Amino acid sequence: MKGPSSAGSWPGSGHAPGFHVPVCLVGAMLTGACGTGTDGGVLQTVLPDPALPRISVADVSVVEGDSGTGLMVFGLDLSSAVDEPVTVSYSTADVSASAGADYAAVSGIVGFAPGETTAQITVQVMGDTSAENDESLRLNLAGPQNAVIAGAYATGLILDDDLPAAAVAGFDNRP
Ligand SMILES: [Ca+2]
Ligand SMILES: [Ca+2]
Repeated sequence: MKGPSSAGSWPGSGHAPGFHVPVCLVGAMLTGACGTGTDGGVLQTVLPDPALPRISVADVSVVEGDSGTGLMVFGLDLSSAVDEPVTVSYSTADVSASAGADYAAVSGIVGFAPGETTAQITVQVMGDTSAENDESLRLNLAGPQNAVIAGAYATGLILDDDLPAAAVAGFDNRP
């Protein structure tokens, strides 16, 4: 069976069986619109509303410190202010940092008050004097209300500030 080279070139009347649905999917993804017909109507309902504001969160880095806890503050931005309250769920996840040892895990729901376009999520970072690599965690976003998520996560980097013992010894032994 010879396949059509485009949606409009199928020689018969109407669409080839099984052909118009993929075209509709691709078209919907690229343009936000979909062809007429039952399939198109169903597919359109799962697309994000382009009128909704977008939530974005930026990567952040903090110096670890040697004792107590420091604060890693993630800044969230809403692309435009809206009249409805906007909320989004968040949770931290280990990458190379370990919850409980390097930072305190957090999860919950953060809100933008009507008219506001910024919000913050704070993670406590635990200081130590161990020489180690920089370590990172993720802040994941999910389940937005009255908005869509522009980026599903941000990376938080904990910058180690402890000299390895070998480096100190090496310094002393230099000619
Ligand atoms: Ca330290
Ligand atoms: Ca350290």
